[in-house]
Amino acid sequence: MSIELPKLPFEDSALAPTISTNTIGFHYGKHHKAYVDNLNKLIAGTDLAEKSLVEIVRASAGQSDKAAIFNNSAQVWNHTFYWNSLSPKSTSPSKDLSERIEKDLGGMAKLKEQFAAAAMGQFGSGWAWLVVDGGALKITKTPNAETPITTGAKPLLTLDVWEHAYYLDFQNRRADYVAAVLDKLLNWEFASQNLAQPSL
Ligand code: MN3
Repeated sequence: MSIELPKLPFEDSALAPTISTNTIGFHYGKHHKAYVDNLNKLIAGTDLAEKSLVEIVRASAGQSDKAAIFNNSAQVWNHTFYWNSLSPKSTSPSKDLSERIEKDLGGMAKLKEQFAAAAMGQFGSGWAWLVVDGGALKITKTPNAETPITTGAKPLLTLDVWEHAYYLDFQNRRADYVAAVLDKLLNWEFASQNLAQPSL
């Protein structure tokens, strides 16, 4: 058994101009693929080779002798989740998610403010997240390959803020990338499905 690179949930040009075909070509075709290829080399012949991706992420988290396995497996998981967090067409949160956004975060405008602040406040590479943690919606951020699936939180949406996610389209203007994705591309149907499902 090996870990596979999942198909993109949209055409590689579908998110342009916010995320260009060129960015998708490198980000999905080179970066995401490299994490998959590296992971398969690292687990070949080990007791992790027969495990699921989530099991590999959890088994390697916090283990200094498995740092490369953690980094590559978590990046495979995070990137697949990121592609699903984006949608070329306009989507809306379910009634349940809308109510939780109002109750826990003070509404969609405040959610976007907090999400942007997390994305901008992540120094260097990492991720901003909408999660359910301790029964409430929260905005969080993680450095490098770190992922909420090792902490007991349930991720609903993520935004990749590694420079490779935006540099070809926005250069150093991370704030413009974040604002454009928050306004145009977040997949609220995906977030609603995640809310309705049991934790991983
Ligand atoms: Mn990335």
